[in-house]
Amino acid sequence: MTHPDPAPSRAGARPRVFSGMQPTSDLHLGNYLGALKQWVAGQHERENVFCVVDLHALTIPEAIDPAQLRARSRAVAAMYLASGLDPETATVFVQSHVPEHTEAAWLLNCVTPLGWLHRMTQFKAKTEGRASIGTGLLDYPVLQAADILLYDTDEVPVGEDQVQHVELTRDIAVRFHHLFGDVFVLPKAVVPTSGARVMGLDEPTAKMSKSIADERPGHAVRLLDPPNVIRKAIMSAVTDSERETRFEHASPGVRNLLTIWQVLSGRPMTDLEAEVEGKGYGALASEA
Ligand code: ATP
Ligand code: LTN
Repeated sequence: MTHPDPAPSRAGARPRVFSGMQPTSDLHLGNYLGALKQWVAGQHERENVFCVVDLHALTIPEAIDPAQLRARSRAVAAMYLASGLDPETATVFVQSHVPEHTEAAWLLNCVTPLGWLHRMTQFKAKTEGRASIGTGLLDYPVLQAADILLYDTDEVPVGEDQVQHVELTRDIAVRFHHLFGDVFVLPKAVVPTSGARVMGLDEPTAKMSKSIADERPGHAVRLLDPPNVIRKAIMSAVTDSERETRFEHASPGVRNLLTIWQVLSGRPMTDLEAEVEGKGYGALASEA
């Protein structure tokens, strides 16, 4: 793994991309369709910096085993490469190996109003029902802002759930500029048109997520699952009692399967709808 220069010069005209994933567990289809697939698709037109954000994974300390975190950080970096990132083009590194991330987070902390952090929907979701909440969980988006701003990032390719954090990053940068003068590039989130929010197969009203996948086998398709496990998860995906397979009218579970199929096949939705019309979910699930 190479270490990026945390303050690179912007001699090149290509837009710079920064993004990252937490090594909390094995990556799943949502991580791939929402983020990784875009990273790979744009890599030759952009300058790429991709991080394994192990410090973010510490924000839920109950879920952390230090040895496992180290192993998972390497595994996530390997998944980046296995998904098609070219190490000749993309810089791939582990966040905790570059101390400037935490240093910059401190400076940004000092200009970030607490109220902005309390409004983050991910913070609300991750603290729900939790007896003890670490300060790191509240501060999580400031470390993320540091990740992004350190590299003069133009674009942040992420799934839909991270858009709010990228917008907060811009707000923090603007506030910093207001106080101390312009230093940062203002980044924008880049979200795929389809697959930006893949839902849980067993609960299509909730986002597919690594932490839930650890507890519920039918929740996600993990990128390292063998074909028979993937087939079983897709075939037992929750749909509904209607037989509607037209995307506009379908239930959340059916929409989710259609979306997955559409993004992976690259075919227009109307083609897919026509193919399974009247055949019910069995046909849809086996195609997906
Ligand atoms: P955790 O459950 O540990 O919070 P996660 O599955 O939500 O993990 P992250 O590491 O938080 O995954 O996210 C990595 C990237 O994958 C982010 O860009 C995020 O927006 C994207 N992503 C995560 N889940 C999905 C999903 N279900 N659909 C689309 N994109 C997703
Ligand atoms: N919060 C992100 C992970 C993350 C990130 C980043 C994404 C940390 N730092 C910088 C993009 C840019 C998540 O996916 N949960």
